[in-house]
Amino acid sequence: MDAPTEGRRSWAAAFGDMAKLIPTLPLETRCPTVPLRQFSGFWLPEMILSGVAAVHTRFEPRPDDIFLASFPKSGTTWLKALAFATLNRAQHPPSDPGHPLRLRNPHDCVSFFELPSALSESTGGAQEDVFEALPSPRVLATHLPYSLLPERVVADSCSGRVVYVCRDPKDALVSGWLFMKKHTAATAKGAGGEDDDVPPTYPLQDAFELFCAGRCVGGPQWLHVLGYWEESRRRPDKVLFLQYEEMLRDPWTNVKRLAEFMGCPFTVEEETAGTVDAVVELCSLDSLKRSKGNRSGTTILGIENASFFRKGAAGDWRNHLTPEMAARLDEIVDGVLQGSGLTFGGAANDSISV
Ligand code: PAP
Repeated sequence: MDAPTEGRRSWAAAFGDMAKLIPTLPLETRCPTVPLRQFSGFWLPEMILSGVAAVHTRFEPRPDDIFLASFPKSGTTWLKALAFATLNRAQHPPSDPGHPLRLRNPHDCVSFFELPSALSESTGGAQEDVFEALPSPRVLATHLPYSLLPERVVADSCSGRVVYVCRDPKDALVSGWLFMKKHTAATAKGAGGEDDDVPPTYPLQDAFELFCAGRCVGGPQWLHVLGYWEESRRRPDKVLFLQYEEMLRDPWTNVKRLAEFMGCPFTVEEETAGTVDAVVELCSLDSLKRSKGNRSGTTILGIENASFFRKGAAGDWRNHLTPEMAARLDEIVDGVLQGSGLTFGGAANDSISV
């Protein structure tokens, strides 16, 4: 039995009584807005833990489910848009002016299955699985580490598939820090600011130290990535491992890989007709940023739609981290990933090379 499977079995009892377990778990309160608890080696928002229990006890997987997985701030929103647009292209042609992705945030088109509200208790006290209503194949998302996915989702006998997107941890850290600062400020003022225009209440140095200690949402980032990376090598037919930087460099090829993996490859006719290009364009940062649905309003957890779209670049960490900070984080990550076959490109090319 592999380690994640063994872990899943030994936590089975905990999932049954998460409310009692939560107060006993190690607590981290230095990240703004979300107290974190350490569970099975990862730091997760306290309020997510009941959702984690729910996905293990209540969620009913289907053989054709597709899970989009990521460490936060690694390309989740983009992957959600690409998967949704690709899978639903017959019903919603990407050039359609009324396409759902032009009217709604990608987070409203593809839900995180561990959000506590997703598998909620109905008003009558009965337990409800809101995903039951979705037509197959369903696309769901998760920030959970691989080892915390329910066994029924990842078992060899289950034909569900997982797409993981990873990103240079330095960019994920900077993106998360700016997002957190902006979100905190917006919540306080009732309005967001301009790009990078954030109040100095949460120093980057603090966020950096916490990130390096693995004490951030979903952290340690390198173990999150490693879990999916190893599984993608063990079962490439079940886990597709994508890289944000590679997607930026060549979105076309990566969308085609995604479509093939999801079981809906683009036909030659579609390629010739420009459907792949249309999906790439629809889901581009600029297009989503400018769309009606994202210029105002809020999405999951009351977060402003616009907060999910900033620069969308590889290597923006250079504008925020010192070379010493970058070297320190690289050393931590490289030390853990050594021998795994996965390396982050570091300063040389701002990208991950595998
Ligand atoms: P989440 O985990 O909270 O859902 P996620 O979407 O993973 O966030 O990450 C947000 C980052 O993806 C932002 O990066 P930045 O802060 O470095 O700019 C955001 O700009 C980027 N992003 C969002 N949509 C796209 C897109 N369509 N193409 C490329 N990058 C994108």
